[in-house]
This record gives sequence, C-alpha cells and structure tokens, in this order.
Amino acid sequence: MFCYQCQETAGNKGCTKIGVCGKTDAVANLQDLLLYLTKGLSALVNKFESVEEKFYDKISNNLFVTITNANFDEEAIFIHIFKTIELKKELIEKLNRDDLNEIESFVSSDRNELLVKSIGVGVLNTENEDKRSLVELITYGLKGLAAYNHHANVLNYRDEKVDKFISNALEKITMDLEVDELVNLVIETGKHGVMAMDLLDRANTETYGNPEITEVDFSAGDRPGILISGHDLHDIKMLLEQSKESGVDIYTHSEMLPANYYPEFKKYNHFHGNYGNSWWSQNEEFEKFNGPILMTTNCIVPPKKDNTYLNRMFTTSNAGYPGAKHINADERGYKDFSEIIEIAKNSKAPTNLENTKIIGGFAHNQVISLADKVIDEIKKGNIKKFVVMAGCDGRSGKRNYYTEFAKNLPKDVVILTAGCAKYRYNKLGLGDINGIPRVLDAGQCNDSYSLVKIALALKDALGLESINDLPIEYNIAWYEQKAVIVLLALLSLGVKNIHLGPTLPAFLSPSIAEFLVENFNIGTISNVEDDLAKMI
Ligand code: FSO
Ligand code: SF4
Repeated sequence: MFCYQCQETAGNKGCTKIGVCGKTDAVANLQDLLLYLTKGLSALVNKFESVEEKFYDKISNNLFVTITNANFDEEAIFIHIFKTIELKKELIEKLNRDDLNEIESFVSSDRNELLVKSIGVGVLNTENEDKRSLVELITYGLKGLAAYNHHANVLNYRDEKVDKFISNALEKITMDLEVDELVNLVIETGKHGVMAMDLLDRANTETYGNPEITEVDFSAGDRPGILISGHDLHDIKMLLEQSKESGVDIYTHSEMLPANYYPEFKKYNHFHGNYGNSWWSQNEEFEKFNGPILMTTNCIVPPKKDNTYLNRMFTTSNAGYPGAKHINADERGYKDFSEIIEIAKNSKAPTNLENTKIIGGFAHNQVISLADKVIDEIKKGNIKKFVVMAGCDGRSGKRNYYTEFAKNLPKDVVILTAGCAKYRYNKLGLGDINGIPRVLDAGQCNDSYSLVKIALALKDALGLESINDLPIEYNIAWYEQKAVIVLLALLSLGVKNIHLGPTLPAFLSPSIAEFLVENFNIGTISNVEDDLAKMI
C-alpha cells in the first residue's frame, strides 16, 4: 500500500504497511483499484452526451468510499468494485467497442485475483513528483467534492455540471497532462467545489430550513439513546421520524452537531442534543454512550480491543466497518432503522460526560440577518478582526495549537468556524462582543461555504473592492479530503494569505508547495505567539 492523502500520514510521508487511521494494506489497495476502475468508468461515461444518474452516482459514491476514515470494510469495497465493473460492461456494450475482453478479465476475476490486480494501480503510478503532487491534489479535491455532491443528491438536488466535471476530471488525470494544465484543473476543481457546496447548502436549507441560533445541550438524559454521527442530514431526518414514539432519545456526535441548529429537526421533542466531542474521541465516548451508534459518513475510528460497542455500531451509505451492521437504502432511498431503535430500547441511558451548553447556528442566513449589528460593532471598533478557523480536527497533539491560538486572541477578535475543527475551542467560554458570540459556528465542514457568503456580504456592506480587503485572517486546520476541496474552493474565489496547519500536506512536492506559496500566499503555522503577532 501507499497512501498519503490525510494529515496524519505516517511520518508526514506516507503509510506503507498499515494506515495510521487503521486501514489495512488490502483495503488500501482495493480502494486504489476502485479508484482506477472509476476513472475507467468516467472515461466511458464521457463518451456519451448524457447517461443515467446511476452512473454519476456510482462515480461520486466510489470516490466517497475512499475518503479517509469512511470505509474500512474489504467486503464492501469488493461490492463497489463488482458494481463498477458491471456498469463499465454495460457502457462498453452500448458503445459496441472491441475492448470487451479487458473488462471481461475483470468480470471473471474472483476476490483473490482482484487483490492481485489491486497492487500497483495507486498513487506511485505517476512517476514525475510534481505531476503526481498535482494529480493527487485534484484527486483529493474530487473526493471531497463527490462527498458533498452525494449529500445533495440524496436530497434530490443535482447539478449536471458538477457530475460532468467529476467524470471529466477523473479521465483527464489519467492523461499525461503538463504541469500548467494540471494547475488549471486544480483551480477548476475549486470552482466546482464552490458549486457543490452551494448545491448542498440549498439542498439542506430548502429541505430542513435555515440554521438558527440554538443552545445545544451536551449532557445526557435519563432515557436510552441513539447516537448519530457523520454529515448526512437525510439520515438523521429518517432516524428522528422513525424513533419519535419509541421512548428513546437521539443524540448527535462530532460533525452531526450542527443538525441541532435546523428548524426541521428541532421540532422533535426526543432530539436531546449532542454527546461527546470530535471524531477521534469515539473509542472512549461510544463505550460510555451505552446505546446504538449510527455512522452515516466518516470519520470512523477502529474500535480498540477492550471496546465493547462494535455489536451496537451500524454504518450506512458509503461508510463501512467490518463487524458493524450496514443499513442499505431501498430503491426509494428509504432506510429502515427499526433494528437500531429496538436495540436502543433495551440499552442503558448514556453515561453523562459533561453539563456543557454551547451556542451555534451562525450560518449565512442567520449572520446576514445580524449584519447591521455586526457592521455597527466593526465601525465602532469593538470588532477589530475575524479569524476563519474552519476545517477538521485530528488526533495529533500539535492541534493544541488551535486551542491556545483561540484562547490568546485579543477580546475584540471573532472566530468564524465550521467543521470538526471547532471542538478545539468551542467550549472555552470566549464570551461575546455586545451580544455577538466570539465563536460563530456556521455548521459542518461543507458549511465553510456559509463563511464565504458571510465574507462576501460584509465586503459589499463595507463597500470594499475585494474579499481580501476585509479584516479577516484564515487559519485553517486540515485533516482529510473534504478540507482539500474547501481549500481549493477558497483559492478559486481568490482568497489569499491562508495559513494551513498543523502541517502542510505530504502530497505537495517542494516545487508545488512553493508554487502555492508564491501564487496564493499560502503559509503554514509556526507557534501561537509568532502567529498571533503576524496575523492579529
Ligand atoms: Fe471532520 Fe472527519 Fe467534516 Fe472531515 S469528522 S474530518 S473534513 O470527515 O468532514 O470535518
Ligand atoms: Fe495513512 Fe491517512 Fe491514508 Fe489512512 S488515510 S492510510 S492515515 S494517509
């Protein structure tokens, strides 16, 4: 195996024996094979003016399956591979092409033969270091883009331009493009990232209402509960609806926390609040939750040997873990969660972890409705600066930097956040500026788009020429590939001077890293004191 797609890659170079995330050598190779076949499927799709949605869905879902911490289940990846081969065969037959033999060799392969074929089709196939760096930057951006696209698609929101871009870009990266062509494709990926986040924003807000300011309870109640994690709002809606008369409560974990801000979900009395913290605290917190857990997307952490919750952990959609039961949707997209609800009824109530309450729900609609007040505070000099601290969280001790950075910010600075990065500072009690909280949480990582909308509205209201003239600094934490598409989206919008940490991606070669520094002024972080002096 060779994988260096996330921030925790071994030695900041690459995982070669087993993933730091827990991904096995076989799963890593099978994911490479799935990606390889998905590029082939895309090349076939691109031969048609248009194809049925099932082809585009498969392309997005396959990319999503290979995202960090989404799917550790060898068998599930085999099934995705078989399905992809079937779809390729269908298109080859339609095209009457003579390369049926090649696909027939895949069709007739058993699992062992596929495992052999999976070796050597991954990242290191691109020999030139700089081209490989750009190809992987595009690939990881596409993975994040596909994840957001999938969430919009399940709510029946679709943008053909996004679907077509993904399949075109996947084909293009198989061609030996020159560096400048690859750089253009990086920017195009970012532009389509903006489109996908806009699509998902519309899907979520038009289906479930605009997030509103909400106080979220982090304490545990007396009744048994179901814990739901990940990013899929369609899943939490179905779970809330099916469990409403069952006598069990619903709790969110990690990136599902922002579900608490949506009017459509708040109306359920048994929606209790949030339990626990960031994704990497699962082992301890899932153990203490006592009831069933539903993982709708990444980030899954492999349970430890002494953990007992695997038999009450479920996965759905593109998430998977060996030993955790997987719940599929029927042909109408409906998922039957009755087994989870039955287990919950016979479970103990969660062990209380804390009695914290936090305030969130500052997505674009809510903040723009407060724009006059915000601008007033800026003009009076009470708000001097905003720092966008969106992104992802991770296990590395280095990430204490973000807690310390937030703690040491001057009292007239407001943090704009989205994504699981917020868990590093959302309970610090940083107070407010005349009623405006100093940590404004817009939601999930995909809601970073909300932060862009807020920035654009502030730029217009203050009569500024460019988004870069605003009193905003960007100190962004990355972990996996959704953060890559957020970064590329910001770059495509012309945002400069982004600080990216806790380390620069291992997949950036020295000259590509230099290119990003020169053209977009991307920098990394150093230490809290120096960075505060530089940024604030
Ligand atoms: Fe976090 Fe995981 Fe949302 Fe990611 S839970 S790390 S960027 O999957 O997607 O922010
Ligand atoms: Fe390593 Fe990250 Fe890849 Fe997992 S996803 S194998 S930790 S680089």
